[in-house]
Amino acid sequence: MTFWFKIPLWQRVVGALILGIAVGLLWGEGAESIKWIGDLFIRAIKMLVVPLIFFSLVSGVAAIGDLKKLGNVGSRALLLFVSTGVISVTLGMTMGTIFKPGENLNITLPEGAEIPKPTITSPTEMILSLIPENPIMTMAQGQILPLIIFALLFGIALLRAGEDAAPTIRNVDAAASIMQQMTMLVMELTPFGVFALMAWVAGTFGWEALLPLAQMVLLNYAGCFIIILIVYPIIIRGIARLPIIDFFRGVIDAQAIAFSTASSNAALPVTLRCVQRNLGVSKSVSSFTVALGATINMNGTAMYLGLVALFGAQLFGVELTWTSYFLIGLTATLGSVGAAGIPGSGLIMMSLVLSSIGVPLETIAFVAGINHIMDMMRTMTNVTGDATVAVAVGRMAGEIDIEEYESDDDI
Ligand code: DAS
Repeated sequence: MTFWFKIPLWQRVVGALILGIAVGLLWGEGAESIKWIGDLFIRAIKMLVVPLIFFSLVSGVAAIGDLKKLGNVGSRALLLFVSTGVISVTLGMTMGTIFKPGENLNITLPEGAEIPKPTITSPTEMILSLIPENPIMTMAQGQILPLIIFALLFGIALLRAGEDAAPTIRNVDAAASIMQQMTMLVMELTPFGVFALMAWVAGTFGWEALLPLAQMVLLNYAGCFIIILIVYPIIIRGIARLPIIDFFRGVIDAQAIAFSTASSNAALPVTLRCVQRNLGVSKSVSSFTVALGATINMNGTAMYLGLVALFGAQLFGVELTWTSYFLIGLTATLGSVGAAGIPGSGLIMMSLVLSSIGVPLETIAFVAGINHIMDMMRTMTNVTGDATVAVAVGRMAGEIDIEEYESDDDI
């Protein structure tokens, strides 16, 4: 039994993916009889969404610290976090619209399968729906958008409450860590869920089901490379007015850890060290921007959530209106804020985006097997973004040692 856990999770998932496809292609339509195992995995993911989003968001907002002290550094960092997040989601939606990865496969769900209805169909309805009449009911019904608004307001109120709220902030941080641990427990189910779901996919749709998966991996990597090689250099050159090559030389260690662990949290100590010692950003600016960034600044994930929303809509033939695109942008940006810096958090946040536009969560089944290989690149993009914002804010605040930044001596 311990042998099983000695194998890295991502290798178990890839093995389950390959085995599931092989079994599905051999078993054919009969593979549908084990789809329930995959549905169990999807239900476990749905189980996490409400508490994970609430506690991660409140903890993320509370991590900003005293709103008054937020000042220049904090507001500039938040502005860059939000703007790079919106750019990333838009990039993901644009790529999904242009390349249509889910187009050449029409999925009809099995009889009686739950087809979520679009939660919102008009802008006014969307604005009204943002304010929960009863937050507990909102959580019970899994209405994610009003839950996010309530969590953001709760976090801001915590900050305004000052010292009185200190015990609550500690408890919220603890709850956010507990939810991350629960996510990691649920992620242990991934090999079984992926095996069953990929067997169903391959058995029901045949080889042609695999082409969209290959397209999704390529588009995920292409989108991340665009963000890393175009968006971030524009900030480093345009806002920080610093040489780009020195930045990438200084941050490569953090990128390597992020790529290999698929976890922003795991890379955090190395990201901090790279930003402080290789790129010369002061401790105060770097610890704030990098730590907060690892929690709420995930541009690779935001791009991916925009892309996979289009993928799922195309896969199941769900019509998207302009309100849908706005909802994808909003929920993908907020989903990337709520995503934890651990492997697979982007997969969990997919249910947030998909349910807001009425796309079946079975979409998760299609990408769960290839999620880790995409997660590695998303996490590297997320971490590179944290370092980019730290350098830009450090430069604007006059808290960066340019000689250190341009020096060749690595750590
Ligand atoms: N693995 C997440 C991170 O640590 C990113 C993701 O799941 O998309 O940043």
